[in-house]
Amino acid sequence: MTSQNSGNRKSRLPEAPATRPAESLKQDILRHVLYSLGRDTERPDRQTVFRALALSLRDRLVEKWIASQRDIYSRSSKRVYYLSLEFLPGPFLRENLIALGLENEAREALTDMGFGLDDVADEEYEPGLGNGGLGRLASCYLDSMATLRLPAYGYGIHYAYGIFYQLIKEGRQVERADNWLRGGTHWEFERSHYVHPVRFYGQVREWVDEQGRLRHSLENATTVMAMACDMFIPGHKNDYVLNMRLWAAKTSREFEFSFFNTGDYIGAVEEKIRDENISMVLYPNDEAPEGKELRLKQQFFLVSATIQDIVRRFRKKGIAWDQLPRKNVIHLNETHPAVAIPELMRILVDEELLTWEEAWYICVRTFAYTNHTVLPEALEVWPEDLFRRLLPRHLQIIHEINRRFLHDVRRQFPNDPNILGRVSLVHEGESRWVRMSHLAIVGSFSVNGVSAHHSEILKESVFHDFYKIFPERFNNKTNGITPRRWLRQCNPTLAWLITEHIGPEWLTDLAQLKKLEPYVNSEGFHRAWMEVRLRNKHKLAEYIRDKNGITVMPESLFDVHVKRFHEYKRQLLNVLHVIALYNRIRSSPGSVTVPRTYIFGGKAAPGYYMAKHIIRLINSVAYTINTDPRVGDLLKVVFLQNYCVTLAERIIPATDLSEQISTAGMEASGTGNMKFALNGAITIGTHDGANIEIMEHVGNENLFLFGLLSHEVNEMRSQGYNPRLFYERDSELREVLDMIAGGFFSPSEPHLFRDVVESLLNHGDRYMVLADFRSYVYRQQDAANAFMDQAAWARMSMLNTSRMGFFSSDRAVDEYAKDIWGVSGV
Ligand code: NBG
Repeated sequence: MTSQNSGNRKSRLPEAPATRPAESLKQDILRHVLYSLGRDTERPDRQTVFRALALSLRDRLVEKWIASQRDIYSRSSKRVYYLSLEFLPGPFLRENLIALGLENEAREALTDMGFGLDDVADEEYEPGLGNGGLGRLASCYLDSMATLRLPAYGYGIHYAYGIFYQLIKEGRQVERADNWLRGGTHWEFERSHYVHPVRFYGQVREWVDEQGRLRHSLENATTVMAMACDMFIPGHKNDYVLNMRLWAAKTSREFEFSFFNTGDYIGAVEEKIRDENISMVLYPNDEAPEGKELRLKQQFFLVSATIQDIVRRFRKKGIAWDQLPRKNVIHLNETHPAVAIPELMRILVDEELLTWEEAWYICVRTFAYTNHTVLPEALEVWPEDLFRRLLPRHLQIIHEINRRFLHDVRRQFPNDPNILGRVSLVHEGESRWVRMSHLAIVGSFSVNGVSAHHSEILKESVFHDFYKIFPERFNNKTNGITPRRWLRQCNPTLAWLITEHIGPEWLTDLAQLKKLEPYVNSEGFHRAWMEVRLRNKHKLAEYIRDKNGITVMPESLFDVHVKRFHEYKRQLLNVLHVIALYNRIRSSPGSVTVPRTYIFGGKAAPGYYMAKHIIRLINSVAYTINTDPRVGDLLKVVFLQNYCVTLAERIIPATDLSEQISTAGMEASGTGNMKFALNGAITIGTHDGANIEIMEHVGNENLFLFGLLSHEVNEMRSQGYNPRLFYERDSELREVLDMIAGGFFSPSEPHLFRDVVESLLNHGDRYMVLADFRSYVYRQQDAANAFMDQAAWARMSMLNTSRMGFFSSDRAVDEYAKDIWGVSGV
């Protein structure tokens, strides 16, 4: 029935020609300049042209999206719903042009109008709706879901302000609001008539209905409306387009009117502002939830609106509820959307009147959960009181889930009474907390980590009890990155060189890069490879000169550490080594022979004192070194402000050495590590996260691993780690730390960085910086020696790229589709 319907409807769609030549694209751009943007077509400015081009692409995307939706409907395919509080898509223009196969046409059309594609693309301001790896992973996965033609939907929040804009002022991080919407919303459709009510607060009323059933409903709730904003994610040249639906909060009409009716005009406006605050801003905390009420509201806001969407689509099918898991899977990206579990239970039990057992059977077959962190401070918990106030019915449901779960556990482990306290969904101590990861595990059929190493740690330590209870739920899905953005788009000349040699199939089958290996011994290929890399470095050097006023040598070793600032990522270890090199240059000129350019970038959470302080230390060290005439070109240190996807695209193709130096056992996976290696950078890294798998693929001889293994970290800690011993034994390290503590880099405030050194020497050095210092210095020396032999370096670089096929997000998403979701392409 559906297929016939869709067949009829299809004929009413305006026919889109298979390919639109440059001329028709140009006409569309001009039409949008005039009719959508209201500007004179004679002399539009660059921003106007960018927006008109975006709108012209949106036209093409929406046609393909509608066709793709019809395919999904007509096949009645099982759907994947990917719920994430964060998406970090980066700029869309180039990605969409590449996916639609319109890059050359756009270039031609723009040239005709007197513009360059690169300049026009630079007009785009990216939506920073994520903090870092987790949000960017979600966007890579949507790209792959579209390329694999999966019946999938991304769901998130349309924050009015994304991650803050970072300025560096006098060496310090300063945060500015990120008004990404100021240029308009040329990529999305705002569905102002498509809204769902979301209800918070209030009281639970219990009553008995005519059939004698105990019923629950929420009284005196506050209602906020969720409005859908849709953005389109095209697959690579496959005419398939997915939807990323982001919810924006809107006030509910009734509320406004009730205020207006009592004559309280300002009150009405204040209510409106309060309601719409829900989607106002992304919380800028990476791996350490802030625990604010507004954040829990955001989580429920996303969940409630999304589940209503899912249920609405399911109801249209007119099939029984027990078929829900056969037709849908809901994927929880971290625990942030885990309140979806009690929300689905509430709908099934309170509204659809299923029994608890029936509803639970459905829930546990519908949800799947990915864990992205083992840092104890990042495991999400909520005060029970807050939960009760904001989501009273959900808390009751969580208690009931817990009661039944603990009952089963007691039966399974009669001799281990302590296990109950350890696995309970509610932590009971002086204060009571809801543990979101426990809720997510108990309510899902699949729990996965994001690298082989991380997934083992989940089973062996963090969630060991749960692994004993539900061994079949635990699995690994090593992260991946999309080669479309992270090679083809960000490094077009290298991509072109590759395609010239092995054809374009690698774009959708990254394992094809293996075919480059025979060229590794060809001199011509070597030369071309290194020329491309050098050209990329020249471009970055120009950018650094423009932005920071620092001249760096493109021929120097570009040693890059870009990612969020967090103590476990150990930017501090890196800067200690920079200072050690500086000292060597000062004390014995000639001992350092390989000139280096250190490039740092990354944001610190605004309330994370030590991370911000380390940014300041790096900038102070940079200033001292860059202005010391004894150093000359041997060493330069650059901090590039406002690290984001756009900036990553500039930096990664120009990197020689990629710093992935987290304390072993702390980085769940990393995805930056993959982007660098794919572009031919060599990794210096610890035995952590996906570094280990990168090593297995590219070969131990093609990267520089160092430092303690995670079990050694644990052993050292349990035996009583004494960082002072390392300080006392290692004179080079001692000199570095004494300089920092003594104000060498902060002469006007000599005590400024003393606390950094204190955290290492007197407060336990939680991240084992001193324990790993010496092996890091040795490996850095190996890297410098290797760089001196440019031919050998080129070989390593090519082998890195050619062996990175496994780390495609297409591979990762395909594994999710087969092993967890049970879906295939339409
Ligand atoms: C991050 C991890 C990274 C990992 C990304 C994506 C969180 C909570 N976790 O190691 O720290 O690569 O998730 O999986 O942001």
